Amino acid sequence: MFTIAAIAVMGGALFGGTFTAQLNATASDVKSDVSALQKIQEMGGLELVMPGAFAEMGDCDSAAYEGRTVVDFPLTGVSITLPSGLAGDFNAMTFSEQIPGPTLRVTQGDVVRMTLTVPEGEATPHGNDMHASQVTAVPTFGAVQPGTSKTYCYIAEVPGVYKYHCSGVNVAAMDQHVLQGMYGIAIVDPIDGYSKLMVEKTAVNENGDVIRDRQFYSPDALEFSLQYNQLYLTDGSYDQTKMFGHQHTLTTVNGQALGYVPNEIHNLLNQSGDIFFLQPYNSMDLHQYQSQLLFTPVGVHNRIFIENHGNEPVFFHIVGEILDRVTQGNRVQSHGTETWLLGGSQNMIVDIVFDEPGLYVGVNHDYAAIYTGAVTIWAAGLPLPNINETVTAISTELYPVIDGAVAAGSYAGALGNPYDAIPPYGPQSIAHPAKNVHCICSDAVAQAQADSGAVELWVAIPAILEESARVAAEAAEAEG
Ligand SMILES: [Cu+2]
Repeated sequence: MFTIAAIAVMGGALFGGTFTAQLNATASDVKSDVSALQKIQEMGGLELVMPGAFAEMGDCDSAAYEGRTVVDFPLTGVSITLPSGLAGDFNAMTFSEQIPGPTLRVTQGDVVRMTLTVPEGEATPHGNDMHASQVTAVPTFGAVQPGTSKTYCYIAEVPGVYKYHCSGVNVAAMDQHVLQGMYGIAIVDPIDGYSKLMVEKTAVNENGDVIRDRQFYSPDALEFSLQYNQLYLTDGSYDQTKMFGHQHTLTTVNGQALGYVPNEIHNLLNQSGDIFFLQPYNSMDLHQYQSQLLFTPVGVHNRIFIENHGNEPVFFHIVGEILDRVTQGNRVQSHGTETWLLGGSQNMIVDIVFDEPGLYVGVNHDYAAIYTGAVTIWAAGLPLPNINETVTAISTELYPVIDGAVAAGSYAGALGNPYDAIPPYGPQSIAHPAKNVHCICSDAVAQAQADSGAVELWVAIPAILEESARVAAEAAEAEG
């Protein structure tokens, strides 16, 4: 008996690498006419020399850490070539060969032990500034030279979502390193857990009066994470002049412009016609870079962790919905709001229940951002009848997983939710029925996702469709 995952594993060996060519992206790739910054780079960055006692800060042997859970967070600073979609390949800088870098999840009060390794041969040093920490910036976040590594520790004292980002070469070229991909988030769960969700509703009572009818949901939630940024590129390299002018090339969500929109798979299953609109990530041949939809059942508490890593504001809005709750730093900022503004290096947790089956579009409601990539589509419930019929029709005994998918109230069981939009699980996470391999990342990272059980849709879907056709042909012949 086959499952989608088994087919994915069988087919995994057939596909080789695509976008993994190593490229030594250096500061000299920067296109800029700002001479002062060039001088800072030539100086090797801005480094404050601190008294010796400060060298102990971030030390991992502190007595204050006794009795606490210590969570290791290893990262590697490496430059690789990755696809940008609409603007060709670009010289990416990454934490651990993926954009965004790995997500850290801890509980308030835990000790984070972060180790950044910069491999021998890497063209530039890197650093890591973690906003979840409260330690002296110098020397903690300073440059780590190629061929060396650096560890620091801190207590995650305050719950919330926090950016981490490369600090460049002691601040020099920090803009380039962050805007070419060196960023990620840490989620610090509240020590006493998340609160139940109240959703504002009305009803008509037995007297015919319209009354308030607040609905309450368990704090347990299906979780997503969305990280916003921009790419400023000319010929695949960072263009600092464009950054200074706030003239981005692309707007990215989890490293990708238009990364969560319909694709060829949905068209194949839909059969009666294309539901895809023009975007660069349609084809299954793109493997982990193919765009994917986000799937959620209706009537379920969704918790979305959002960070703005970029250089421009995010006006977060979901077309067709109202944000039921906005939380920052474990303090509720709003109940029921149409749009919430995030400045640079700002975050929030959006709680939302999708009420009706359909397609809902998360956007940065800045039109320049929408048309350059800040579009994220949720399919809530089972709103695509043709896909539903197709999935159900091919649900033979060979593919029991698909029965569960439809019964689960979303398409995530059959197609999975994209791996890079799902944070690591915490104590109040509802598990996704399945994940699919998806990321702006090297083939090695994509393989690690597959090894952890995520479905390689570019292997599984053709195999399912082929088997479905074979079963149908056999049935026709038997009747014949
Ligand atoms: Cu860096």
